[in-house]
Amino acid sequence: MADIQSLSDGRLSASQQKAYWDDGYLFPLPVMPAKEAVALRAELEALEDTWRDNGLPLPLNTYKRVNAHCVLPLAHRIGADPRILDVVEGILGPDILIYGVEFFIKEPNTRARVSMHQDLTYWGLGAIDGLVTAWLALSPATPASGCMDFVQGSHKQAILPHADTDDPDNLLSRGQEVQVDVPDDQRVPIEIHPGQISLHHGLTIHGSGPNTTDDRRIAAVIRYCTPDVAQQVADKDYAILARGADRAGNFIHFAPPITPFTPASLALYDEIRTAQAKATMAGTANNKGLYA
Ligand SMILES: O=C(O)CCC(=O)C(=O)O
Repeated sequence: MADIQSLSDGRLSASQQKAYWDDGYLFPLPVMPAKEAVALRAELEALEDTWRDNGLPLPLNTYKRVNAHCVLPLAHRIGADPRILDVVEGILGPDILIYGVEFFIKEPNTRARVSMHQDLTYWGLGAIDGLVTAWLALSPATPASGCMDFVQGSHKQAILPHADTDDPDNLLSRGQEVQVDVPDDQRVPIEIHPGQISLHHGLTIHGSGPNTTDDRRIAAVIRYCTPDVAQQVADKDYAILARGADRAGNFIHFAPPITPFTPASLALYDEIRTAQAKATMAGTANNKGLYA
């Protein structure tokens, strides 16, 4: 297990920033007490209980899995947490947008996995440095529970060819898999525990295996970008300003939700989903439906 990275006044040191840019990731970074992350998990699970069979237009899983910050105040609250933003500022600088928040969940003793991929492949944002993912553990993420594996230094490559797969156990929207061989000894297991985050660059090759434990593996995954990032494939794209200012105007800003699943936020969710599908589903023959 990697040593916990200590933060100075909640912020990254110059050597931690260098490690991120050298390796394409950094972990484990403590951003909140474990008991607070456990409480966030309880809040999420209460929402699941309330909304699982509550007549939402799309399956609850879809809303949790992508753009949860549009419909769930909890997701936005986590994305806007100043302790996470203080860390992210060390990578992206003072102006930070929330591009997405996702709850990535693997149920106990299931085969769900994530094929090795680079996040930026189908997001239409180009091969950029200005996007970082903060992956907050709400339950233990270990090799046994299906923690992520990263390939060190892989973010220094371009966007590599990916192929769609139709593996029903693959949690990615189109089952995309990078078309390079990643030997086991190049996979760095990113073990982190509740209250800790890992950071990864949008081009870092990563994936994760099945959860073989009796507990759920739950993460809140936040995609942050700088305002100069721009959508290049879809006609428009959306973000929430989390810190600083947006002087570039490349994204449509929207207000975070105040209560879960209001009619207005559900309509906005559909608008964003439809717009982003032009990039995320470009050229796919996959008929699972976006984010299914
Ligand atoms: O949570 C996982 O296992 C994979 C998450 C992932 O691919 C990501 O955060 O980019």
